[in-house]
Amino acid sequence: MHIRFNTRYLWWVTGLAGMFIVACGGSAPPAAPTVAATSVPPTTVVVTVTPVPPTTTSAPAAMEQVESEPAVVVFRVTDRSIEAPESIPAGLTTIRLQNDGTVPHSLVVFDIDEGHTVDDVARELTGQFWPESWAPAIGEVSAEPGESNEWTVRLEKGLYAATDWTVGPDQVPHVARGVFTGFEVTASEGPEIAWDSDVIEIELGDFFFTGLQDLPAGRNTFRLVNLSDEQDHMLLFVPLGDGQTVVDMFGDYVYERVGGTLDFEPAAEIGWIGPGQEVEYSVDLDPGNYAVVCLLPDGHPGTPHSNLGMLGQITVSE
Ligand SMILES: [Cu+2]
Repeated sequence: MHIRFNTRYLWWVTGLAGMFIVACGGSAPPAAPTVAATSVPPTTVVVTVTPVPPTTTSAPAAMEQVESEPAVVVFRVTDRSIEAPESIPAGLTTIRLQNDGTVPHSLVVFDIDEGHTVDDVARELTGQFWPESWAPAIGEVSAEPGESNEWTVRLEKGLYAATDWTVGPDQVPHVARGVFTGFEVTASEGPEIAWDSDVIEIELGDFFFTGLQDLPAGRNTFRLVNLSDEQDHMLLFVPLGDGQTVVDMFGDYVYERVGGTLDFEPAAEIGWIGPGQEVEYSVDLDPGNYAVVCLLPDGHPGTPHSNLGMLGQITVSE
C-alpha cells in the first residue's frame, strides 16, 4: 500500500498535466433506470438488473425519485485485464472493484465527452498522462488482492473508460498490461433512484471542505459533492500520532518530499472526484485522530490543495 501510494504521487509530479483543466460535463440529466440490484458472487461479472414495476402516479418520470438500492456493477480486475459489462443503464450505480489479481489494484472511471473515444483515454494513460478535461474522473477505489471496494455515482448516458492507472510493483503501469476497458451507459426510463439520505455530506471546493466532523468508529458513509468548475478533489484520512496535528504532518507538504522522506499511510481514501461530480463512499475508521486532506496539485507542477486550505483534522471515537 505504501509503495503504491508513493508511486502514484510521483506520477502526479512527473507526468500529470491534464487533471487541472476545466471539465465540461454539461450533458442533460438522463432518464433514470428502473432497476434494483443484488450483489453478485465475486468471481462473476454480472450486472444483476431486476425491473421495478412501473409507478402508478401520473407525475412525469423524470421528476420523481424512488427509494431503492442502486444497481451494482462489478469490475473484476486481474493483473492483466478488467472484465465488466459493455453496457450499463444510466442512473445511480454502485461501481464495485473486485480485485482478483495478485497485487493491489485500483479502479478509476472516466466519463468521456462526445468527440472523444475510449482509445483516446487509453492513449493518454499509456503515455502516463491523465486524460484531459474531456474525460473527467468520476471516482476511484483501491483493493488488496482478493478484496473488493466500491463507490456510488449517478451514471449519465455516454462512453466511459475504466482502468487501474497505477504502477505495479515492477514499475510497469497496469494499463500497459491490458488493465483497461471501455463501456457504454445507455439511456434508461423510469423513476430516478434517490441518493441515500442517511449519510454525512461533505462539499469540496477550491480550496476548502464543508461538513467535516468527528465520527463514530466503524463504517461511515459519505456523500461528497465537488463544487469546483475545474479542479479534481479527493479525501485522505491519515492516522495521526500521539499529540501530532494535521499541521505537523501536512502543513509544509510539498511534492519533492514524496517518495523519500514523507512517510504516511492513509487509513482510508476517497478517490478522485471530478469537477461537479457527486459520489457516495463508505469507509471504515478505527478510533483515533486523523488528518483529512486533499493532496491533489493545483497547477503543474502544483501546490498541494492541502496547502491551499484543504486540510482538516477529526477525532474518531468508540
Ligand atoms: Cu483538492
